[in-house]
Amino acid sequence: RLIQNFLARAKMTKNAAAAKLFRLMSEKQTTLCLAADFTKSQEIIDLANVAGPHIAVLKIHVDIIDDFDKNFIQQLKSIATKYNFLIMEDRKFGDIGQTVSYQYRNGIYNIAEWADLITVHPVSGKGVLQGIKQGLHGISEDRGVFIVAEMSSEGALTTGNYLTSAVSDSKDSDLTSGFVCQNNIFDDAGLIQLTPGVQLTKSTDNLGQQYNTPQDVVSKGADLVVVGRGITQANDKLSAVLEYKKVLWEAYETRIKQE
Ligand code: UP6
Repeated sequence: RLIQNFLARAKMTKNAAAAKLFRLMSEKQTTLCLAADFTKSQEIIDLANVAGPHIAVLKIHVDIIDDFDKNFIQQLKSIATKYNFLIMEDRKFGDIGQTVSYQYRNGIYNIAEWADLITVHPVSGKGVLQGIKQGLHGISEDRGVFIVAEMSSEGALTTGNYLTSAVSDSKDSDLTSGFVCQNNIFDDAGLIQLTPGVQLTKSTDNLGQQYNTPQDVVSKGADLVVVGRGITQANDKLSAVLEYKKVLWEAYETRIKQE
């Protein structure tokens, strides 16, 4: 998986959103998934306008936005179309299938209607993906799910059998775009490894987050790489975006050249 290029891998996936994402990364030469973790919608919109041409995915936590309304989603969608990136809602759904299906489709956010990609904890078993499927009833756009197999934070319980079963139980679903993980834990080249916990230097925050470098995570299999505060807290956000985009793409190119 590690040395095959994204265009080749686009043909190997069962999930249409993953195929789209592989092609988009290849075309835009970016593996950057920008975590726009702001609590004011305007800050997200402003960053999306600046970063849009240089990112593959804009990842949000819609439930941390103080002034959420439907207009925000419309604006974000139109920026995503203009600059050709996908929108991920990092909801980390983790309940039984029936509840997840409501959380995905209903409430004030109606996530199923606008998020190209979502994240899901496999903790409750296989029903969670069935719940997502149920929540998608009547929606025809391409949708993909990243299964949170292994977390970046210190002391995470996502180890051993949990990790192995997270992969084996979800890898064959046509909803699965890939896995959120820190290491190269699956072989299937049609699946995407999404790795968070990345900054230019190895470090930590004061709430358990652990950061590794772009080169490090790409060599361990990261295809799509989440950067949040490395960009959102930079004084010059555009140059931070460009810097991460460049070093990540170079690391990807180095990796696929290896025999
Ligand atoms: N995230 C992690 N670790 C995981 C899964 N998800 O950090 O194992 C998410 C966080 C945040 C982003 O919810 O949105 O990735 C990381 O942000 P940061 O770069 O600012 O730490």
